[in-house]
Amino acid sequence: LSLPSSKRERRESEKLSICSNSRYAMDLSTLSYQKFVQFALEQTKLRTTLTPLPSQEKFKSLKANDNKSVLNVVSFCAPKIRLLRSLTIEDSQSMLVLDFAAFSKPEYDAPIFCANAFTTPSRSIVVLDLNPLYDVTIHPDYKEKYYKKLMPLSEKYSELLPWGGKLTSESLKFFSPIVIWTTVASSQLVHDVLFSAFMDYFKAWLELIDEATDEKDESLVLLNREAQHRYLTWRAEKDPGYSILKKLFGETLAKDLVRQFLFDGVDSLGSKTFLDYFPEYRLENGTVNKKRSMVGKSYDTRPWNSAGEFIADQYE
Ligand code: BLA
Repeated sequence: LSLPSSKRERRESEKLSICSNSRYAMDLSTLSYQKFVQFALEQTKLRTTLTPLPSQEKFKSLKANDNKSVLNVVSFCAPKIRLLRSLTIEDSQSMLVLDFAAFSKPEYDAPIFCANAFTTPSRSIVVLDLNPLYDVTIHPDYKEKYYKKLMPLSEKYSELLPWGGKLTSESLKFFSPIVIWTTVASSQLVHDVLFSAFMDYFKAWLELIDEATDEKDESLVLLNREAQHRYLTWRAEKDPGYSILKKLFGETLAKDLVRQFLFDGVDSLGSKTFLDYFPEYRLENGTVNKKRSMVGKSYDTRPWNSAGEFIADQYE
């Protein structure tokens, strides 16, 4: 109650737009994430040869329990790409979901392309990033190598896709200084801007992959593989979309979708467990704490400046 009035007002307006207040709701039937996926596949095919993966066949006829959400899945590999996969869920009455990611083979230390969007008639929650394989706050060389020249990208979208406010603190280690993290009122404009950002970020990722040369030092390949495995392990356990997948497909199929499709590699790229990587989540009985965050939410504002320097305290 002692919040400064600007903060209090923002909180109130956030509550308004999160509730399905019809004054703020838009008709989702004019929006789709299919064109995002089409664009990415076309652009990739201009540069390399995509080969369909078995996981695409396995999940393509999966149907949602509600008989109205339409699911689309594709997954491919390519000479430098271990996994490029996309899942969309569309129900124009209630939500549109995009979960698109692409991972290089472990011979390359290239970032992971990550585009996640959850759109309801009132609000869109978005993460768009080239997720770093190595935490950029402790690996300045990695930051220099991949993000220095991409910093103008985050400036370009910072006004129309502003920082989305506090988030799971642990997630930030998987984000880069160019991350677009936003929660905004849904609109055609936001959707169009997001498409533009998606195109820019995906083309930047393809460029990095094109330029990447394969690592010959087997010990470094091993490190890349483990970094990817750690990322997959984090997301397979803590992804915020899981509860929706569980509602739509039931627990068993949702788990299969997460481990064998979305984060394929979690059971094959390494043998460490979630608790090996993130021991702070261990409960006394040895199981994984279901909480998403042990630290809590932080980072009210963008923690990087336009030069990509980390400007927040480790946990605000
Ligand atoms: C919310 N999704 C969020 C949030 C983040 C992300 C940061 C805010 C809540 C939080 O801080 O945890 C996304 N988090 C990510 C991503 C990474 C990460 C991409 O650590 C990568 C490292 N979102 C989806 C999909 C669905 C979805 C596929 O990507 C649904 C099927 C839903 N995301 C979703 C919902 C919320 C959310 C419903 C709000 C509810 C909540 O916070 O739990």
